[in-house]
Amino acid sequence: MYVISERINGLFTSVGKAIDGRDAKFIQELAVKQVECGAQALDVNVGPGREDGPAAMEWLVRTLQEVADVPLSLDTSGPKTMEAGLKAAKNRVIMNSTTAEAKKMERFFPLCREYDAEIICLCMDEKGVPNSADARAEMAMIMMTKAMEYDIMPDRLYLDPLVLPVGAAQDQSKKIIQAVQMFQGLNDPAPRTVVGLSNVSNCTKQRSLINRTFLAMLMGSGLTAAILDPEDKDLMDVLKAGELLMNEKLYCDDFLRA
Ligand code: THG
Repeated sequence: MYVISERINGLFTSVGKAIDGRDAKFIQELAVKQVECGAQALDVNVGPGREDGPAAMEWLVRTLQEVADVPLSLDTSGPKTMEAGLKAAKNRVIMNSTTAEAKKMERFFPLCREYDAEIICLCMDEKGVPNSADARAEMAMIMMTKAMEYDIMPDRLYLDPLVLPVGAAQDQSKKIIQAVQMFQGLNDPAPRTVVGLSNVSNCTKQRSLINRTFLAMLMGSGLTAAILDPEDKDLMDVLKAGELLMNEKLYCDDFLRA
């Protein structure tokens, strides 16, 4: 399982404040902690409702790169903020994300090609979020096909079914599992898949329990990457046990350490 930390996100009050005050020490300590806890990449989100999006993204990328050598997942829907991050990044980045909206793909796939990036394809379009696994697979196929028109091969993509809060749409979690399974049949070799795991427990009690239960189910369905909180020890234990059971790790060193 490829672990992308969700914590470098202006949505968290403390992180939002650190971005406002350009508090490099806070951000860098947080980033180092994520990597220590098992993050293999960092999702970088400047947070909602910000006027200085591009400047904030550029600062975040530069600040993170001083202490962490892992790939960054630039999490923004704004093309200007995305490009500012791409320009500042030294290593290959993951663009998070395009949707199946024509305007979005026409803006983001050329950036992906220009900067030799990877890109997450998020299942939603002008009409909103698809309601079934089939509709998600169809949308994923549209994005995969469009990417190829820009010479971006499927191995540079992550397909994201878009996890919804179980408290708001209880029937969706099972459809997400089915979508992850269907995505793997859309190409050979199977395309990579990713989810924003914590979405599922938004506004529920026992968030950690719901997150790790869903992670186990998704891992059993072949999920390859997840944006999650690596500081959640119980969650990371499930992840390591899952890697053992899915025969992903030889000799299970991580499992024994955990
Ligand atoms: N797919 C992709 N990218 C994504 C998501 C996705 N990026 C954003 C999000 N979903 C994944 N990241 C988070 C980050 C934080 C939370 C959930 C998902 C979260 N935050 C607390 C909350 O909202 O309750 C914040 C609490 C606080 O303020 O401290 O849950 O699906 N491609």
